[in-house]
Amino acid sequence: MINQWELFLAPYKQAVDELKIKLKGMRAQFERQQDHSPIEFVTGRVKPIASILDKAQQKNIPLDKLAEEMQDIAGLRMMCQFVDDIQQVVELLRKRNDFKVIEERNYISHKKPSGYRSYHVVIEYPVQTIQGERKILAEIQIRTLAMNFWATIEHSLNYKYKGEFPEEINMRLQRAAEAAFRLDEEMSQIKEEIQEAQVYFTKNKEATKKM
Ligand code: 0O2
Repeated sequence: MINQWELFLAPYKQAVDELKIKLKGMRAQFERQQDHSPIEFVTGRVKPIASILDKAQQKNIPLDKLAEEMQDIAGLRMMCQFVDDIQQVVELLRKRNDFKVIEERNYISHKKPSGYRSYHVVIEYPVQTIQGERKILAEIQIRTLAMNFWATIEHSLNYKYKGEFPEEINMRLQRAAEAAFRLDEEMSQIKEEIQEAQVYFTKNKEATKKM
């Protein structure tokens, strides 16, 4: 017998698979045009059942309201090299007509008390099923490599300490968040230099391949 969760999560899985292809396709287009790609890499996942249940409990979301009230069951992440790239990616997402942006949360200009920085875009994505179209919510998190590094480490520590960090770890995480912020600032200052070097490197690689 097919499990109820499997049935419920099927359109989310389909959405994540399709969106991964579409968002990776944006990067491929930039590469083909030999432009600097604002997208470094893309990942996606369907939220594990245990995390759905935890979050539903924390936020008092009834299980029959998950589809309307939990926005990140389908989750995508787009990593950028530079902070400026994030706005460019958000604008590209707003212009697309294969989904509708319904909410944006800017945790870059308004970082979370934890030190978390990222730009969240919630979309309504139409999934084609054999029963017809189903619109589902998905969350796209757009962040720099430095923001992603910090968030990934903090997320694993959070898992271990359930949000109750020892003072020492808390202080180090705050300092690491500041260091990640400064790293982004430093890289933005030499963005043009880096991009020129990358174009030069890519062209040389192409030339070597043809030899
Ligand atoms: P997972 O394991 O990533 O799926 P809230 O959860 O109350 O902060 P809300 O309304 O669910 O907020 O949406 P929001 O603010 O867009 O955040 C949801 C997701 O953003 C989280 O999902 C994380 O992926 C990420 N996130 C938000 N705050 C933090 C943070 O302080 N640290 C890290 N590392 N990630 C964060 P989940 O459900 O937590 O988990």
